[in-house]
Amino acid sequence: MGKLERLFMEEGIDQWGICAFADVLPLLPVRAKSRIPDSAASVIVLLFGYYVGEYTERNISRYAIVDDYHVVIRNKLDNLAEKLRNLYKDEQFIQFIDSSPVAEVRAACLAGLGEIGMNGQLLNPVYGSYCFIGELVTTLSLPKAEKFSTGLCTHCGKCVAVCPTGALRTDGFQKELCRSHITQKKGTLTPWEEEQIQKGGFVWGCDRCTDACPVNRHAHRSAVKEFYRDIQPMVGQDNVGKLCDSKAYGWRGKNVLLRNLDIISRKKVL
Ligand code: B12
Repeated sequence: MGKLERLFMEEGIDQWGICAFADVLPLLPVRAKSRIPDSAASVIVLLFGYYVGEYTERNISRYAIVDDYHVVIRNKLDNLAEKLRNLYKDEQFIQFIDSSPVAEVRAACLAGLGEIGMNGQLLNPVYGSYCFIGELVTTLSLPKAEKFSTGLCTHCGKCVAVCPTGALRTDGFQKELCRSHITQKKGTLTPWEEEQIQKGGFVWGCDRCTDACPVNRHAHRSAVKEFYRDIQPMVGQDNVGKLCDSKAYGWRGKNVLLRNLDIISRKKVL
């Protein structure tokens, strides 16, 4: 067993793969781009399942009912990067998750971890698309994936059919129409956008195109134990402030969630 395999196994990570750094170019124009080492050679991509079971009373997207993955997974990646630096003393390992210059869905596909489903998300044989993607960009030159999974997405079109706004279409994706995106927008929304939040009933995110995917019916539960310690499927005026300290929507600030709660409650009064 290789050094990497042993290390990831010890950390309970079973879905990981490698792609060439050159293949993930161009990078996304984000601030974190400056952290990429000049001689980056490979990208180690790792998946972290987030499916923690069914919660019928839920006004928050699945990925955000658990503790903030930016914190939980970043801690894991920090720890892994440290161990890797000890194993390969002359090499650099730079960790990223989400606010990353790497287009993560594409990188995960190139690393052999699955394929891009029609819903635009990575579809992995173990976690379906209920998984976060993180990566370590390294100067170490590693053999890139040679096997790519295909056939997981059957192009059944259920995700496209269920998308209530037409954001997801067979010929692409329009971010401005995506309900997940709308719940994150700051300031005053247009009447149409408000209507989308009312109809969706979600204070944060949207799971429609993910939940509609038949592959996700067989998704394994998350192996990340930290995701089970404080599952909060319902957010209200009373707990939103406190939850903003520990959940993935916290970065957007309490006011956006309070605005969404207000929009949803106006519907109930009517
Ligand atoms: C900006 C962003 C968003 C925006 C815009 C998303 C978009 N699709 O453009 C908004 C806020 C809408 C969003 C929503 C969600 N997001 Co988001 N998002 C990102 C972020 C930060 C950057 C994505 C980006 O701009 N990439 C740039 C483009 C060029 O790369 P790409 O996304 O790989 O694009 C490829 C696809 O478009 C693909 N493609 C090819 N053919 C087709 C056909 C169709 C129909 C589609 C849709 C795509 C597609 O080719 C492109 C090039 O390779 C990434 C993190 C990251 N650094 O990558 C997370 C990320 C993609 N998001 C994630 C998640 C979980 C979500 C949500 C499920 C959250 C939710 N439940 O509300 C939804 C899903 C909405 C959807 N169907 O895409 C995860 C996806 C995990 C996975 N298993 O795939 C990521 C990777 C974060 C993470 N670290 O885990 N997101």
